[in-house]
Amino acid sequence: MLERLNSESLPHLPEDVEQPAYDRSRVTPGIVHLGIGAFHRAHQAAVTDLAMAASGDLSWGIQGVSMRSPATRDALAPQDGLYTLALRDAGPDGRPREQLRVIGSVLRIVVAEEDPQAALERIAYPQTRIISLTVTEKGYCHEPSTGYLRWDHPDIAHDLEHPDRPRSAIGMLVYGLALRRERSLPPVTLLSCDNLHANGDTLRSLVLAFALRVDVALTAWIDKNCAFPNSMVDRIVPGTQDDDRARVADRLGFADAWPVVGEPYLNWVIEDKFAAGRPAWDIAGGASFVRNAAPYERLKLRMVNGPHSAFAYLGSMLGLRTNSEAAAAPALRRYVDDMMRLEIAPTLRGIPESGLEEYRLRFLARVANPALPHRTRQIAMDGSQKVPQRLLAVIRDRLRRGDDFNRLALAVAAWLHYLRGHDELGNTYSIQDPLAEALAKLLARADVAAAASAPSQAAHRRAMVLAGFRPVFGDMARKPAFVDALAEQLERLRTLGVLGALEALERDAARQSEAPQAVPAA
Ligand code: CS2
Repeated sequence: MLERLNSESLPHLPEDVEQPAYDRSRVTPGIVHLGIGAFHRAHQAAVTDLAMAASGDLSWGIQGVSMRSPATRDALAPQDGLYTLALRDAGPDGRPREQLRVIGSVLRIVVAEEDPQAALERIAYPQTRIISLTVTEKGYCHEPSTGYLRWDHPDIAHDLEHPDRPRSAIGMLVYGLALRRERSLPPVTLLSCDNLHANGDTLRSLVLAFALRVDVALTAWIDKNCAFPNSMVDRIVPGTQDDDRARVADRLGFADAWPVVGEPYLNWVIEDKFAAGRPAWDIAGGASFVRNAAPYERLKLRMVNGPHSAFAYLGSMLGLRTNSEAAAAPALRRYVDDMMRLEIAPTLRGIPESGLEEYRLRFLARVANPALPHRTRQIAMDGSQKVPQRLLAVIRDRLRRGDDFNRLALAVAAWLHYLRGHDELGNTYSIQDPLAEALAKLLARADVAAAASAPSQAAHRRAMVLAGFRPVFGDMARKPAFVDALAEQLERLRTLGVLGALEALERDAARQSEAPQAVPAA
């Protein structure tokens, strides 16, 4: 049995394992982080660790809040908050290589569901200057197509009634800020690090909407005392598996109950509008501060997350377990590449073509990383919360300009097709999505509508019903070009399967390029 990693193990770690280059006993808490999962620990916490070492400013220790699960707290408490970050890729010989670093920026973790008061107190702690979040898209309890707070969300309804034990991140923030106001504490920054469109602005409007129901004066206080910078975050961080734990323990010589595994690539662009200072996140590489994060966020959601989801849905249906397997399937890779080049990149105006080309090639190489198995079904989760900003926003842009979007339509159709719960090999899986129940009913309604239609109308009728699901599609059912494209791609998936649908797209493209070009009138 190996001893557990903790503060006392640091002097005994192998030399090739990096470790906190500062005196951890002098670190004081400055950040409260809601949603202390693998992504935060591989991204913001790792950059904070480097920033504290490089700047010598040790006032930015992180107090983690896990909204529900005690698992991360249970793993890290006996380790004094320490854990290993394993960055993996393939070396020039194609063999996996891994760089290990023990991270020291996380001080302690509380579990909100067990002890909501402790979480509220962390937010209302005088030294807390930044409250950051990675609670995933669904953690904002908003309607994906509009960005509005869902008052019918069970956690939001609960939190309006129970100010002393909020369950949602939004409720937690508002009641925590109310305590700060009561105690006349200084301003604070709320920093969303989730893959949402305009994540800071979105968070701000959700917090203000909830606060308005609680107390008008609190709303005004928040407006005056809180900053909500937008940020773009990027690093591929699959869920940790048991073989990761075993491998890391083997190299450390100590047992780490929950290491995190990610790719070497990291990008973080943050608007430099903080209410009460910030760590030097940019000092040792990792983050950059800008005035406006919108172009970076749009680039990332469209050229990383959209294609990522496309690989995941189509790959899952082919029975492929990981995104790197999906990226290694030639037809699938060609399709995603074409979608990025021909349909997505042209919507990203203002970025030079060569920059987009480099970004695309790097993304394709990142997904292909054979040393980092990222399960297609993990990425496929919560599609109702992801598809709008990853794929539909791009389609809307193309619709506005009258441009075609068949490849994007196939990716959306792939999500809907995935929701049937079985792949082409006959494997079944459950749908993990906060709207799973409503989506199951929607699919059933679409089937009934299609069965009741004349055969020539069935595909269109089905697409019409599906596109009518407003929480995801908003008003897109009213756009005939969208419904037609969705109907066609869905029908191809149903009748030809994934590879058949991809072939059909390639045939369409070949036909188009052979068609005589219209000669402009003189
Ligand atoms: C992925 C993202 O799970 C998902 O939905 O698309 O987590 C993705 O790996 C990251 O955003 C990359 O930065």
